[in-house]
Amino acid sequence: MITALAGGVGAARFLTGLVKLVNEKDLSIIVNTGDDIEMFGLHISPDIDIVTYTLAGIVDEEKGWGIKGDTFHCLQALRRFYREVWFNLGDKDLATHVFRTNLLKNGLKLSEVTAQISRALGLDITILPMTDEKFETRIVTEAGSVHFQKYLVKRDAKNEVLGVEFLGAEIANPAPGVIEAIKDAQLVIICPSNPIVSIGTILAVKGVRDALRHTNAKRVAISPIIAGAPVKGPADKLLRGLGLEVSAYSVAKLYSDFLDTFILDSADSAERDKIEKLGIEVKVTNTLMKNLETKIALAKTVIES
Ligand code: FO1
Repeated sequence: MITALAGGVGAARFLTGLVKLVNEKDLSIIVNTGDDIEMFGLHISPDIDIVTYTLAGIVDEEKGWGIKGDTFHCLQALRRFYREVWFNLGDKDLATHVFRTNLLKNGLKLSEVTAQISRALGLDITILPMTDEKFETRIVTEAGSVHFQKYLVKRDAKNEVLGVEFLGAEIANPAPGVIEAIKDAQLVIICPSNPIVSIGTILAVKGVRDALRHTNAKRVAISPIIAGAPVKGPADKLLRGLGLEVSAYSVAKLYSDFLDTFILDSADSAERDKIEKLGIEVKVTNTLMKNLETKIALAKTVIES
């Protein structure tokens, strides 16, 4: 059994390659829910949807989120009623959020709803939210603390980051199956996702870090940093905002209490010795996922490490 810890776009791209090599039934994916947000009374789980849509083959590949070919008529109509419309929800995408919100309102847990959605989209993979409970990532800027989506989408990640807050982290329990998926796996993969707001949130859920330290699984992380910069997203701003260096080494250090192997991009090979000194084995390869072949090649390196 393989378990992956995942954020959004970077993770989903890697997982596209992985599913070509492993049986869907043998794969569990624990997904960040710190980015979840309520919009127009609907519960949006962006990272869960990005992973699910990507693996179901319906994601808008150019953007990395949303559904390909989607239209935005409903959102346009909502502008009549709402002064602030800054989060782009497509018409087909909205169907997912309506379904999710309705089931949550009827008392189902986010993990149960997520399983229903992934099954309805034809997947046999176990997709698990990191928690069923409220967990909200907020970014502290000079203008105050804002929800992560507001920082990323509305403000285009322009504000300087002064800190990161995980609201609910102290009380949020792991969703059913999360700890077992880590303990019972042969391989745990930390996807190439933001180490602070995608993987850091999952690690902040009670018992997750401990399970990673004590599992018998091999624990392998793929660097989300290539040539000293994130491939996508604001990881550089977040690392800097927390007083950390923007480098692959910096990411490896954040995982060094549990990690066995770090997959480092060839462009950062100079950092190899420094990472090995953390007691982590390093594999150097091409980690830039340009097409399906490079995604599969990277997944093969991870599986064989
Ligand atoms: N990202 C954007 O940059 N702009 C958007 O308007 C936007 C809408 C959106 C709607 C549904 C969804 O599942 C994801 C969406 N994303 C959007 C992506 C999302 O903000 C982030 O990429 C993730 O939360 C980070 O992994």
